[in-house]
Amino acid sequence: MGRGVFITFEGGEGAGKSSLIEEVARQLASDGIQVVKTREPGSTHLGEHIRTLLLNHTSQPVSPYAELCLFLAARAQHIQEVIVPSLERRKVILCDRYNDSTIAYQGAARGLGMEKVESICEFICQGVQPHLTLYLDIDPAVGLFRARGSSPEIAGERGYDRIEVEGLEFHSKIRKAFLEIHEKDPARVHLLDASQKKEIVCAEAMKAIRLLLGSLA
Ligand code: T5A
Repeated sequence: MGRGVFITFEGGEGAGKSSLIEEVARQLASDGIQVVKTREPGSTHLGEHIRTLLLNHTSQPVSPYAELCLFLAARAQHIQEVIVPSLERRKVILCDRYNDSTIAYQGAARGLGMEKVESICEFICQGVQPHLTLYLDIDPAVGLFRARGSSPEIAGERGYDRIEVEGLEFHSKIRKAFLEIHEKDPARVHLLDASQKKEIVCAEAMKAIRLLLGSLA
């Protein structure tokens, strides 16, 4: 590998990204591969502050445009502080969410337009794009139940974050958008059926990752 490898994990709420990243990182590390686990929004000082601002359920209403700018501000900092330096140090980066989340959540579900948001993301990222994206596809009702142990309709009473409390219609738009992104670029975006057992999802993810690492070796 000339430089590092950038892998993103995408999906709706409760799809299993965080659990999968932990297991993939463990397996790659046991093969002697140097891994960086990171997430969006977050993973930098600025990004973690933005995460708190964005996901705090009790905060004042946020305009969809302001929300987009904040996710992108976190991303710009993340690219400069974490992703580019890790690529230069030839690490394998496992990143929980990236541009596809912005296109699906802000572009589709918040209604700002998928193409418009995609082009803004391209401007912000200055060519830093994932080699591979693992999209964990799950029925939003199942994902929300897994993540919260309840339906989204009663989530607000339990203090869930500002995006989690949105209803099923909102989360269904997100799934539809992710599927469109996968259909548009199947070479980069690898779909995993996240309704399967964790071990099976992980085995399929590792197969795709090993194929990628082999092709870049
Ligand atoms: N967002 C983010 C935007 O709107 N725009 C953007 O540009 C970006 C970057 C981030 C929020 O911000 C939004 C999207 C999000 O709403 P977050 O807390 O990072 O917030 O939210 P999520 O990434 O959705 O985190 P979750 O924890 O909800 O989901 P995960 O990480 O996909 O799921 P995970 O691994 O925590 O698993 C959830 C539960 O399911 C179980 C796990 O054990 C756990 O209990 N599980 C399974 N159960 C059965 N079978 C399997 N295969 C399972 N896999 C996991």
